[in-house]
Amino acid sequence: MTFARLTLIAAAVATLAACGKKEETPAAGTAAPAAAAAAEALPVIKIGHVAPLTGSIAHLGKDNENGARLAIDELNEAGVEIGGKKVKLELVSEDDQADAKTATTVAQRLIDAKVAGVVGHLNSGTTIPASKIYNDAGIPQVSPSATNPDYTRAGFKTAYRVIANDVAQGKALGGFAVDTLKAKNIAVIDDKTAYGQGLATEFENAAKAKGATIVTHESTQSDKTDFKAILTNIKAKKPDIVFFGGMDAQAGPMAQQMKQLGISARLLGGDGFQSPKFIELAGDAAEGQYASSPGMPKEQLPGFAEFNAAYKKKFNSEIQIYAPYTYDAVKVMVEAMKRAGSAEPAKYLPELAKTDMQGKSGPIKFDDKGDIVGGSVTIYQAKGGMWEVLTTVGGAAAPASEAAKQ
Ligand code: ABU
Repeated sequence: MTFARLTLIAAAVATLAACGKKEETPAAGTAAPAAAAAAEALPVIKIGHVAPLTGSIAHLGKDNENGARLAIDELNEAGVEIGGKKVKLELVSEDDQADAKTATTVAQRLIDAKVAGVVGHLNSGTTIPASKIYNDAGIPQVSPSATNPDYTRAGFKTAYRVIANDVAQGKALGGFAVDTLKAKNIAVIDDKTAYGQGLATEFENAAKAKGATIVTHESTQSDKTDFKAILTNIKAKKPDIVFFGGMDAQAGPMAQQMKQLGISARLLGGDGFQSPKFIELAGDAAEGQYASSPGMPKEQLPGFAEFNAAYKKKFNSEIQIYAPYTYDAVKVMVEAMKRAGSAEPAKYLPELAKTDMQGKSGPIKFDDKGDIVGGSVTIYQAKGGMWEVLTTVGGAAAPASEAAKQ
């Protein structure tokens, strides 16, 4: 994209009835500092962000948005040059309410708002339907958190993710349950979402391949918080482990109700509940439960402590799960624009594919399907109100996708 075109887009964008949240501008009549005024005059590159900002996992959506905002603010403060010209990045954040239909509506809204790329969505069940819309419009999409393998199996050349998928995660969790926890009889629950159902299936296949018996597979819905009927049935089957494919807003009450019903089996699950929020919601019942998170232990990665401190200072809150991944997704996108010398999607998309950088969430390199190369998974246990690292398994690229990018 030429500088002239960027300027034209910036002017056009200023006249659009913008959808999504816009960054604050000084009130009329107040004197803007000279630096801010200069920044205002720069051509604007819009980066879309989508996550559920309302509903039961709004805390995770806000965490994602915070990670993206931290990256955008840091980049703007340092100064961004694309194609030899200074630009200003603007985050345009949308709420998809973790709902597939809303996700496609906001995806189109972002395209109409002329975003150069999209970081999101958070959920697999929203990321997958939105990915077709972005692909049809040629808009690069980097999901920080959608782990269902189908996202990249569609073969869309615009679809990337900076997190290992559930082929890797299900395999790691299945191996951990059988080899480390010595579970023979396992109960499985899923939340009927693309993520929860997909991960539960991958886990079940991996555990069965290692000789475990699935004593029951129950399903709930992602808006439910009363699991007593399901858990009463599970208690009668005397499982060694209860696996849950779902998010922290449900896993917390589930752990509590397991304790109330006297189920001594541990709860095990994926990244969807490896959060401080799970520990808060589960209370005493969090103790001893297990959950995984894709990648190496973040606490041990170079630059993570610095990121953590910057996040706490800016937002006065703890990282939930995916903020480092959204931060990295923005950086991956902007670095590709810089290398391409253009924020035009068709021009920087080939550079996105060539990404090779150390992020706050770990090393980032994509395979030819848009999945992250690596696929290691870390398993944590809740102890004394904190998640403690137990073990990291895997590390080879997960065979996530069957179809090559078109
Ligand atoms: N990766 C778990 C949460 C997001 C999702 O894949 O639905």
